[in-house]
Amino acid sequence: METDCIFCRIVGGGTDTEFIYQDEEVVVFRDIHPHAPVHLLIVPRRHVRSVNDLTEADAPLVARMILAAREAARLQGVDASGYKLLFNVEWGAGQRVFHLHLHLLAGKRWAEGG
Ligand code: DGP
Repeated sequence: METDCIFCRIVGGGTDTEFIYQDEEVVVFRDIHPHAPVHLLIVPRRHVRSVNDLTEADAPLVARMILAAREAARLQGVDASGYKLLFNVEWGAGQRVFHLHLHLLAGKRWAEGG
């Protein structure tokens, strides 16, 4: 746990953030600045700074994040209609919270390939 990390605070229950889904390794909650009608964040309980800091040993954690995203999509009723999964990696790609997270976006129509 990093004391100055907002996602560590959320994971630790230090805020009133509602968890859409949670298990031993990850929590899922709504993005505070949604870019789509459904915009969720899949966040590991353990603090990892970014995709660039993952190691080979973290492969099961990444798989767990994707499976948690799929389950959250099902719970939100957007699994069949479709959803995007996105990692912003480092500042230049738009990462602003340096605690690993996977965005799930759904509920709107995107242009082909968009
Ligand atoms: P990124 O730009 O990839 O680092 O995405 C970080 C996202 O986290 C951004 O879309 C807004 C969201 N966010 C930041 N602070 C909070 C918070 O305190 N609560 C929630 N629910 N989301 C937050």
